[in-house]
Amino acid sequence: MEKEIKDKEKAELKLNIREATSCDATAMMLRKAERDGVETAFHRAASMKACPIGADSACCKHCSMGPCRLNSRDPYGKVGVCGATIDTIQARNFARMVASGAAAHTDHGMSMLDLFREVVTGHIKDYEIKDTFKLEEVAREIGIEVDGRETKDIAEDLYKELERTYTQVEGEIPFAKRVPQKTLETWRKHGVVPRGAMREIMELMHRTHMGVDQHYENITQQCSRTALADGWGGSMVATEISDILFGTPTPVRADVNMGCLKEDQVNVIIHGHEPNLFESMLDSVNDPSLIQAAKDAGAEGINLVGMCCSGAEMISRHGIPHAGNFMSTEAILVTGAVDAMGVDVQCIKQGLGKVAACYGTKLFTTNPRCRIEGVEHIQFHEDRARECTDAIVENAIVRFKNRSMPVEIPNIRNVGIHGFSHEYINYMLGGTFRASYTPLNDNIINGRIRGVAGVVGCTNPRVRQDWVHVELVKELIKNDVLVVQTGCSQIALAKAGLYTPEAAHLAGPGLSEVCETVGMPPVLGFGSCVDNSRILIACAEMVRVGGLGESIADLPVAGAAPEWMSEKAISIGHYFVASGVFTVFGVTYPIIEETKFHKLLFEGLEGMGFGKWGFTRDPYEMARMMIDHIDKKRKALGIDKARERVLMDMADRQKLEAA
Ligand code: XCC
Repeated sequence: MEKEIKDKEKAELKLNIREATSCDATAMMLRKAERDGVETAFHRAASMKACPIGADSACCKHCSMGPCRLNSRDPYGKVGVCGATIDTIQARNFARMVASGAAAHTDHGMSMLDLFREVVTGHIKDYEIKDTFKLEEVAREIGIEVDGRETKDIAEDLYKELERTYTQVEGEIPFAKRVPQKTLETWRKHGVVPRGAMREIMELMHRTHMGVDQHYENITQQCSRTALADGWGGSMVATEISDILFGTPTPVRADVNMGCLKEDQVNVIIHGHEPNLFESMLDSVNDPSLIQAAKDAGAEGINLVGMCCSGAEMISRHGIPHAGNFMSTEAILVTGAVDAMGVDVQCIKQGLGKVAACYGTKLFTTNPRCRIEGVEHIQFHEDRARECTDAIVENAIVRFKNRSMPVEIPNIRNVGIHGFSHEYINYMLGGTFRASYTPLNDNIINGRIRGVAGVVGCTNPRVRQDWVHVELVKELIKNDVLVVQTGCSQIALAKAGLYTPEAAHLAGPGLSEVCETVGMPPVLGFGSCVDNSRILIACAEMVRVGGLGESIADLPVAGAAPEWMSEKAISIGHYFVASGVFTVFGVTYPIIEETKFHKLLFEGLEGMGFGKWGFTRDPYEMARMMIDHIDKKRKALGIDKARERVLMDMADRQKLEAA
């Protein structure tokens, strides 16, 4: 009897692959994984219900008088042992997600800045400053004298200035200078201008300790300050320094999907978030002696492929093919084609170790921050970067030679144009002679482009992989909303074929006209999660150019992370909200509706001059919410008429044709 129940449970919990993913390649590999008896995060999610108390954030485990469990159906029915109310508990839990997410991005940014310092001082010779133009631009923007000075001197000053992003204890972070004046005034009024990322994260952790901040509004204030230290601080430094060191992206044709793997080549994957490891790997795979070694082992060559966010950066900068997003990482190993995979930090599932072992893939951790039990570690040192990446390639070659299992690669590759940046929008729409955001603003004002939406973030096994991203974006572009993207969402849409200029036919009449004129896709990929900072800068530029209000909160823009899963996503969501953007999340929202804290995030913040949060699982509803918001902003700006006129003209024409 017991066995029967267990079998029944098993059958109920069996993964429905078609429901789990809309990515054909991933579905094929999940089927293969099942045949091979290999378990993935999809299977684990299907067999493990999310904890309902945690999902509602109705549990407090910040001290050992608890953990205290409140009732999400009667949130004000009781309080924790210390007396903490549901609002305090939820605000604390939310704040700790922001602190952790912001810490991840800012620590990544600090690593980039450490590397920059060592390059500038000449201690590290494996890297160099590739984009001196950008170096000067960024330096100038934050008040560093540039004209007539040596690159090294400017770079030294830039380092010192940007270090303040992290270490400063009083004052405003350097990139506060990029924030539109009225937005900055709102921040100052509410005391949320970040001083330095370390201080903000430390203070937020302190305030959320037992017995400290017990007012959800006050906790939210420090949440905003910390999240802004991420978006306009740590993440922005990561993006800008990476561009200076490795080059600012410009449009490049590149392939995504598992078909990028090649059966007759040594396949090497880099997965994680920091471009320094990947850049060094790019040198390694192009080393003639390693290529020869691969050929000696019987391979046609060495094939370097990206994954997740470092992959999204490398597709943007160099057109390196991308195998898939977060929920495909295990499935990609199931191909049996991956000879070695090097990982650095963030979004590296511990489960990869087991899957790699099943298929004989050599998996290596490389960063001292991220070790995985049972996985071999080859430390990456930036002053001798090639040691680590050459060793990974050598291991890959050995594995290729000894491949013992059949290789099965889904024959799916999607070509598209990647590598947009906020700088490139200048040239794209304005041309070299009148490079500026004016044409973008003009097209928004005249209604051809209704507004701009940032659709970003993870994939999550609790919803059908990629499906919410794809349906949402299709709906937005159909309604003339230009979409900008980063991270795993960008890869989802690239797999769906929306990164080609031809995809313009899926856009509404106004947006498709702009796309056709310029030859651009209706969806623009900006890179990795830290590159969401490019979207912030683009917003600031739209305000600066004029005609669309005085603050970011005035712009006809909206954001979404429809399949989010990480704490980083919460930090990103909150810095967009604090910057003035209406931001909608899907999957689940870790706060009980109808509580005071929920009302503050979903309504109250907007009244204070910030943006606000929104939530829905349904992509069409999400699009409607975002478009309604964009239309509300257009109306407030008095540009809704321009749009109406376009529509009336069409209707008139139809009437004439019918007559
Ligand atoms: Fe991770 Fe950055 Fe999320 Fe993808 S989107 S799952 S955080 S890799 Ni940035």
